[in-house]
Amino acid sequence: MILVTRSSMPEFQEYCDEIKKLWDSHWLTNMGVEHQELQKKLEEYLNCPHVVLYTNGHLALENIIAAMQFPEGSEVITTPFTFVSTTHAISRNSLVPVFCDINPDDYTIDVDKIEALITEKTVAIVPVHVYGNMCDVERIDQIAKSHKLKVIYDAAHAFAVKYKGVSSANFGDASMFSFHATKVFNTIEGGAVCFQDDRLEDTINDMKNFGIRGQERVVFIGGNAKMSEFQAAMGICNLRHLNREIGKRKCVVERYRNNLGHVSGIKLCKPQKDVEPNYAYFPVVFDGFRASRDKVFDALGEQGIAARKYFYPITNSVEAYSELPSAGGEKTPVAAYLADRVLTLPLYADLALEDVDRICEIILSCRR
Ligand code: T4K
Repeated sequence: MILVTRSSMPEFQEYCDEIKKLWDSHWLTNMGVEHQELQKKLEEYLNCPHVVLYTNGHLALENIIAAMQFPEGSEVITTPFTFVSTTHAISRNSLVPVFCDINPDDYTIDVDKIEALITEKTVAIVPVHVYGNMCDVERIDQIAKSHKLKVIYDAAHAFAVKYKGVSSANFGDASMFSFHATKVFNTIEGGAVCFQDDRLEDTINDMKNFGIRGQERVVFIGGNAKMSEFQAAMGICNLRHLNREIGKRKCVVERYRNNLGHVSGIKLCKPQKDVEPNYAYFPVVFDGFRASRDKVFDALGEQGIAARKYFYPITNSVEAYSELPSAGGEKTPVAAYLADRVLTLPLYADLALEDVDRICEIILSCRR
């Protein structure tokens, strides 16, 4: 089987060496030495003053939205072409997701359609750097400033991506990364919230650790979303090899581009101007190809290749949101169109180029 991705991992011995000190100290969680070290290293790597580590990306997003203290029932503009986590994080804060369509070039929020969705109830925009493609951060910033809205990026896919030399951690009021096993950089499960504003730091730390400020002091009704020492240790190891891993992913992507870039009916995302990519996903859109996306998906599956339909269904057409006034894929036609046609092909650092060729041959053979 070739799966859509495969977790990056350090050598077994490297991880053992890293966790040896945890065995010796019996200190397994609650912001121990590994947690502190990873946080510091990520603040340096991302050139961001505040990186708060989480046990997963979803809780990081849910908490940073909560930290903004928006009134219940407020509206948040977001896109449906994402993993359900984005929409759930808004809804679970008793806020109302309002779905904006995406642009057909890089599948991020269509900035020309945001303002028409703003009402007196709108408090924020939650755009998604989907597949690691950067949103139009400059236009979003202008719109948010002129309407006094907060911007919280779902940057789950965009770790290590830079725009005009600036890390994706540093746009909007905050950004959330996922460090899930399937991501370019993983801490097994994990995530982080990144922001510039010093005033957010206490709140976001309180939210992930019960509002505890000392053994006899609890100042806030927080939950528990702490990253453990073992997760942080995996992150420290993986960070050492990240640039090499991204370099290998680049080779895989280039091979796919060479094989599929000029095929009629197959549309690939163009490299974005001023963006240093992380090669997180390789989405392919079958539009006018002689076989449908689903036929290609099945043909790959029959040969043991598990591509994925990220992101189908779009979140405004899943059952859980059927009661929402803004639900319905027809209201976001570009997202709906793409969701029916997109396939993300296997991509990970150690994917052999011969396997890439084989995957492409199977795709091309579907035309017959
Ligand atoms: N926002 C966005 C835009 C997101 O995409 C995500 C997560 C989030 C927010 C929330 O972040 P987290 O709370 O997850 O940190 C996967 C991931 O579980 C999820 O993290 C990710 N997005 C989503 C796009 O994909 P599934 O259900 O597709 O995962 P699964 O288990 O089918 O795994 C996919 C493939 O990855 C497997 O076929 C093989 C490989 N794999 C998987 C696991 C679990 C590994 O190589 N190692 C592993 O440990 O959701």
